[in-house]
Amino acid sequence: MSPLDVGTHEQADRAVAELRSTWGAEPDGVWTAPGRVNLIGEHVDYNGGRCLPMALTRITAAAVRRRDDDLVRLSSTDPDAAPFEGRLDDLGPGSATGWAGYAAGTLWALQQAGIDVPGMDLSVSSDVPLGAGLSSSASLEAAVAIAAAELAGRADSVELRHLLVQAAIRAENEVVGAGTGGMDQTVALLAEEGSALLIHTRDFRTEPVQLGLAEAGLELMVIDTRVKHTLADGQYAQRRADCDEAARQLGLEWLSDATAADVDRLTDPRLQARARHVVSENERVDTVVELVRAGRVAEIGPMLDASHASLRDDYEVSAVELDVVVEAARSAGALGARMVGGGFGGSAIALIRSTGAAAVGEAVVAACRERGLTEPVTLTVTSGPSARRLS
Ligand code: GAF
Repeated sequence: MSPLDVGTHEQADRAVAELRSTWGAEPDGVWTAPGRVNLIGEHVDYNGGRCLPMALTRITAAAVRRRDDDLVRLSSTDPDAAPFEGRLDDLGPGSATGWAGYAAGTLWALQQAGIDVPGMDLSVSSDVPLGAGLSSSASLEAAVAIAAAELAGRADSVELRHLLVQAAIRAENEVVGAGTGGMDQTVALLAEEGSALLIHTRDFRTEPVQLGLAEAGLELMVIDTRVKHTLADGQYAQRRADCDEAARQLGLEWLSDATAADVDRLTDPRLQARARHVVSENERVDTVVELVRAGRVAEIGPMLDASHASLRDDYEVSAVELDVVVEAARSAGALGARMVGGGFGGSAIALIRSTGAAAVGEAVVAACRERGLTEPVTLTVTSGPSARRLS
């Protein structure tokens, strides 16, 4: 059994035990979906840009039993997540709150998309850290979506997965109330193991990009600052509104279509800075993809560094903890480092030599300790599979 399977099966077993103890049900099946880390292309997915995330081997498992009536009962092994019960017709905006909003909201959005979702008992267990910028929410949505689609008799296909992506985005936007883009749901449902996924967020076209990290003697380290962030708060929505306004002033549908000259034409310094981030970040994604495809993954470090500076200075979504760990990782030999995800806490990544993990791990902990900040947790990550039926 691979290390991936150990964690995955542990979560699956926990979800099944939860289904038995809370709902007294035996599962018809167990489905899983991964968290993600984004290599590069941050805050561009709602601007029609390009991003390059990869699925993690950290997953959410959903154990599900189909019901003969229209009841939906949801529970989680997370002690802070209260069970939810509702009728199929009553899962839309305003029904479930908290964690259940992601799951019930996905079932609602699937019904809206014409999928004949049955009543069900569903229990989840996850080892994707919550609020760490590793997309625990999209992994929950994707696990629920793939399970419900199969229970509804839909055959798996790329087309079906694209439909599930859109449903999960709708759940998050309309039921949870977080106006996020679609990067996280797309990678959770369409990633390929061993590769990162280039996502063209304008039409959600995807292309796997093999990173070849191990062959280059490299590893990707995730540094979880353990400073929680929440996407439903005002900051994310404000950034999105800034981008919409910048695009409007430039007469563009997508801010990602702006040129450097367009950016210069913006008179409001804040909107100009937001646009400069979006335009430069898309260029960095293209450079990284070119380097990786040319077998030069060891050279992408400066792009990660520049992405961090842009997110910190122009997009203003970093946090002191993120800046400290990024700087410490670089000083300890990382080839590049940057914050990932929505920001304001959560995680950073560092591209490191395989032999350097201990030094970088120690350096980021020491740097935070010296400044009296919460000590981060590090893990090296590999690219896992997308949502799937486990048993
Ligand atoms: C969060 C959102 F959910 C994504 O859609 C994306 O915007 C990301 O922040 C920033 O790149 O993960």
